[in-house]
Amino acid sequence: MSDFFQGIAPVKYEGPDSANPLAFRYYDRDRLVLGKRMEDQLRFAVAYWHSFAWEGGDPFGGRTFLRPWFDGGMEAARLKAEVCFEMLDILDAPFFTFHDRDVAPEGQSLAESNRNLREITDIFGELMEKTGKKLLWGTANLFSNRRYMSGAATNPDPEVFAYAAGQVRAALDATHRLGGANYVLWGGREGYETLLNTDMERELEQLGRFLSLVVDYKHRVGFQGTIMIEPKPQEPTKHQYDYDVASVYGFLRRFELEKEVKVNIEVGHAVLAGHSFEHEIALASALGIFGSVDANRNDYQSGWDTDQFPNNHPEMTLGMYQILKAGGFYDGGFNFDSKLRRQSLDPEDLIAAHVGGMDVCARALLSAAALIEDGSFDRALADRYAGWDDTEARNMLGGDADLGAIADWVETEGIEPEPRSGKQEMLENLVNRFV
Ligand code: XLS
Ligand code: NI
Ligand code: NI
Repeated sequence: MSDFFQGIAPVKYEGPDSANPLAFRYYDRDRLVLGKRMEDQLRFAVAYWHSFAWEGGDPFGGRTFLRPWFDGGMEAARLKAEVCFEMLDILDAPFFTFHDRDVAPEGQSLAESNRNLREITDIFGELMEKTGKKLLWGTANLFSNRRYMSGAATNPDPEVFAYAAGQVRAALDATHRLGGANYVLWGGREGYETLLNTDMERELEQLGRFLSLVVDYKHRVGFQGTIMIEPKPQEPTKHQYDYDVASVYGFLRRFELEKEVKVNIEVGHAVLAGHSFEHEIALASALGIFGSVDANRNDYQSGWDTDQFPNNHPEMTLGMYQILKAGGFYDGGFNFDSKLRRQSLDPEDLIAAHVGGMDVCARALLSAAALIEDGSFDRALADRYAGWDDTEARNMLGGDADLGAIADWVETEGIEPEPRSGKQEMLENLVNRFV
């Protein structure tokens, strides 16, 4: 045991009336919600990078956190792993997520970096065995090192493409070894700063080829998890190719990968793209590519991916409702790709932040489940689209009616559509009954 958390006790469920800041008021992992344990509905994951690798820097200043594993080599990496698993235990969170470079230092060569990663993977294997914790997903950091400044798969230099392939193979191998439920590719710097130096047609081809290579490799090694892309519209590049769910779907279709790859939707990225979180989930579900969620939100004023812990229950309820309507998670889960504010120095802050985030998601789950059980939304939708059950209507969509026949139908029957209320305020009020 490290002494990092200074004896903070495991967090327990104490019910909605508890005033204990380090207790769950809603997250009661064995409680059944829509027939599934809360733990299985939510599948919470702690993100290694923000909680253990990030140093508290911003564009105006560097490190604010003083963690005993900063600045060290492999020994520090081992301590970091131990502390991560201690936090999973304190939180009773079942999963974690990591980038290759969060967990082990980059070496002088790819071979050395990969050796470091394998060594920590072994340690993870032992810790997972001991604690029963699981890996929600692994990923490769293809954006921090200066070699990736012009992209990884979309780099003008083929050697960078190859280097990225080397990193992804090692990260996917590590994820596979640890029985990861998914493998994520976030676009990092796959995009551009200016079209003046960018051959977009070529870069998109490169990105499609890279993704196909990853999917082929997954099948070759027998990795059973889901490959996911995490859309984001900008930051760090001015324009990211994986802009949003709609763009990613078009891209997947173009490279015939829409049955192979799903999306990991991040709340803050959805907002940066000018959408809502629930929009991105609903669209992904409609297109059959909904995979998983990064639960972190943005500050609405800053226009940045500020990666804050979720703390708005009514907002989260709308996303959760769409997740449940999508059938809930299969391989996916709720990853806290969230970081503390840089003044939140204490180990206790890390725990409190996760407790709050988990509780908001749990409470949103209860509200969304209540909305589903009430059934008013389903009835309102069924009623709104009921006209499409008629024979003529169905014929327009799938039958042999051509445009002329449809037009004639209007004229011969003298059809005059009757506008009906969309009932938006009624439905919004209904949500407020359950949050
Ligand atoms: C960055 C992304 C990143 C991915 C993992 O904005 O959210 O953290 O989740 O590479
Ligand atoms: Ni993000
Ligand atoms: Ni993310």
